[in-house]
Amino acid sequence: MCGIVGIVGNLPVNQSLYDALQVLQHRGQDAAGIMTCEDNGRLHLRKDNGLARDVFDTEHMISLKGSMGIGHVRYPTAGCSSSAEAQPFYVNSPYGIALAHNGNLTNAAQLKDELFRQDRRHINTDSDSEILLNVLAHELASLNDSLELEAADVFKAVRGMHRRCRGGYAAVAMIANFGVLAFRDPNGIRPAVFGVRETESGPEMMVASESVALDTLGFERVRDIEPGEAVIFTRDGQLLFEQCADHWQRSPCLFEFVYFARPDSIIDDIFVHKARLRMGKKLAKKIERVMDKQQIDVVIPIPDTSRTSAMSLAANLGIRYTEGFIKNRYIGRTFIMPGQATRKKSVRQKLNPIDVEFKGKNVLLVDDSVVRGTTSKQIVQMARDAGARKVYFASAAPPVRYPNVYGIDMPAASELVAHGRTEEQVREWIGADTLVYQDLDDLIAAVQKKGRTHVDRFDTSVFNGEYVTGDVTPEYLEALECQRNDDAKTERDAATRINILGVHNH
Ligand code: PIN
Repeated sequence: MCGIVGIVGNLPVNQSLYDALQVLQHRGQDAAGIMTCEDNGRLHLRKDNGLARDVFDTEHMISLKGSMGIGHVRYPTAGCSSSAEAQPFYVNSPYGIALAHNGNLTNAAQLKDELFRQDRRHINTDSDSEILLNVLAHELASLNDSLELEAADVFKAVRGMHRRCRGGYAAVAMIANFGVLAFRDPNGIRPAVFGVRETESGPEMMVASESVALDTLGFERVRDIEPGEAVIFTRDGQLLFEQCADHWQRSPCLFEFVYFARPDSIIDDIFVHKARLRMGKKLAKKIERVMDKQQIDVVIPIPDTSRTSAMSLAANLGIRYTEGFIKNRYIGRTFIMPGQATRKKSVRQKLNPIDVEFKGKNVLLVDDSVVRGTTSKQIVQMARDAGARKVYFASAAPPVRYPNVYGIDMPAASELVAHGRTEEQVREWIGADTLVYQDLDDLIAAVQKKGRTHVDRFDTSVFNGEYVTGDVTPEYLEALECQRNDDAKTERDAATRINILGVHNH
């Protein structure tokens, strides 16, 4: 998972890009990068591993000259977190193109091979974003050899790119002396939204993964980029868009609404906060169906994401809601000293219970999802240690049983607690007295605004194994299992085993 941003302005955009990356930081804390372009076409790049606030110092900011630019924050990817794979990526031909990407190409290995055999392009990293950039560059280069780049050519290149690429991808690209291009894959799996801001020196345009970045920078949200669509902000202030996919169907990732997106964002016209409130309401109904709600004394969220749904769940059940876990906001890195084994931070260092809220009570803990189940297990135990009589557990999402192949770096299938386990077995594993999962239909209904939505389909693959791109084979999933499982990560000899994937996702 990653965050992307692109701005075409009238004044230097370095500060605005930096501010946007900070607002998108929840989408990726592993690496950050900004590339800007001056009016004379000179490009400037700064990228490295770390949080945005650590990657950019004053000198870097001064060097990022220009009134258009793009930025990226990277989510820790399976195994590989090299700074060489921080984004944006750049190719000098044709025209000078930089690209930042959120998602994962499911045919990356094949594309990498094709790029070399047919297009004589060398890919120097294990990142599928470099592949996406090179496909785009090749498509653009093969159109014509005109020195003057036209928007129509760029749209044609995106069309050609959609024909070759499979998977989930939302991306921003900057073409020197031309402008910023943004596009979404034909299923619109990953989000992208654009807006405008009026300034004394004229209008400025911005695209970002989430609308919260537009809000905080004073841009007015215009709309989401349509699946398959490309939007161009030209250097001279034009806003152009075109549908570039032969076939498209809006199928945004359901997990964005469950966990990844900020609650104050609007994705595909759906307000994430409201979707989470509706998740709580649906979950309350399920709880009323499957257990005696009189048994519950208090509803306690597991911070942060689940607060919204837990609050509405409690209100709908008519049961008191209280904060029972305090999260350390300043939890930092784990330093690996020479001679010391890697020490995993325990949940206890991140969350501390307020004992009085647990002592002698039957508590209903609410989380947004149960993925590995390891934190859930420790939290249930923490609630018991704090004196809870009964510990019930509710998940605002259904069991997560299948890997994500569209850019969310979830654990390997075998490491998902619900993979191959019944709900009762998961309950036993995490040690709760009762476990209530949201039903998938209810989750979909909660995210879809009844009657007003234009989203008829979501990517629900992590819950039901149905992948919207239709190209995810058992062999692909098997290779992913090898790449993602913990042993593979520690050994890191997985290079030979990830051939079918070709790359790491972003
Ligand atoms: C954490 C949100 N949320 C908590 C992410 C834990 C699964 N986990 C998914 C629950 S926060 S586990 O709100 O962003 O802090 O099942 O893998 O143990």
